[in-house]
Amino acid sequence: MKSKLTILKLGGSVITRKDKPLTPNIQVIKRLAEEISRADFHPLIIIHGGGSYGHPVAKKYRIADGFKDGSQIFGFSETHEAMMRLNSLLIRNFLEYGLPAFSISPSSFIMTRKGRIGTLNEEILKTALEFGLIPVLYGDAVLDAEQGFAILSGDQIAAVLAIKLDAERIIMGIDVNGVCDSDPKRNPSARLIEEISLKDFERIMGQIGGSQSLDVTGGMLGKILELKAAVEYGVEALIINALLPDNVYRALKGEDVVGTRIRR
Ligand code: IP8
Repeated sequence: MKSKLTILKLGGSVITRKDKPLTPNIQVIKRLAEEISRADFHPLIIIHGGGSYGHPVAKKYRIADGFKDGSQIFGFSETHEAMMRLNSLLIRNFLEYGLPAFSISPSSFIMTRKGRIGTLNEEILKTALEFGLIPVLYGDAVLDAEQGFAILSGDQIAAVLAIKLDAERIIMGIDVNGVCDSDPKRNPSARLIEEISLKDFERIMGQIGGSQSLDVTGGMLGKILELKAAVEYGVEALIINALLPDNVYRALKGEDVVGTRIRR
C-alpha cells in the first residue's frame, strides 16, 4: 500500500525576490507557513529552492561546473551558507506557525556523481517522519564523487525522494500557474496545460523553453525532466502557482487548484 507522503517543493522565485540578491519574500513565506499549518498535513517533506540566495552565488563561482580551480572552494562554502540562511529563515517562520519543521542539509546525507544523486541515506528522513517532524530540505551545494562538487536542485531531490520513500504526490509551488505552451512571463497569451501524461512528455518538453531567470539548475524544462522518473514510478505531480493565496493549502487538502497535473 502507498504511504500518503507528500513532498512539497517551494520554488525559489516564490520565497525570494529573484531580482534582488539575498532578499527573501517575507510576506509570502509567512502566508505559506500559515497555509501549511492550517492544512495540518502529515507525512510531509518540504523542499525549497535557491532563488536569489543560492543561484547568484553558485553562478559567480561556477559551482555547477564542478571543481575547476581552488578559487571555487570558498564559493562552494558561500553557496551552502546562503542556502542555510534562507532555510533557517523558513524554519523560523514555520515554527512560529506551530509547524514541527526540522532542517536537514542535503549536503550532509547526499552525494552526487556528475551532478546526479548517488548516495543518499534515507533513514534520517524516515525516522524524522515517524516522529511527526516535517523535514525541510533545500537545493544545495553538495560534494560530488566525480567532479568534486555540484549544485543539486530541490527538484531533483523531490523526484528522487518521492521514489525512495514511495510518496503519493509531489506538489510544486512556482510563480506561474503551471506548465504553459510558451513562457507565460514573455507571452501573455500563453496557455496553461492542465494535464500531462507520460505519452505527451516528449512533445510538451519541445514546447517549453528554459526559464529566463538566473537559474543554474534548468528552469521549467529542468523541473519537468526531473519529475519524469517519479511520474513513471507512479507518483502524481501537481505544479501550481504558490504566489496565489490558498493554492498550497488547497493542494495539500486535495482540493481543486488551477495548475498542471502530471500523471502516468
Ligand atoms: O532552486 C538550487 O536549487 P533549486 C540551489 O531548487 C542552489 O534549483 C544552491 C543554487
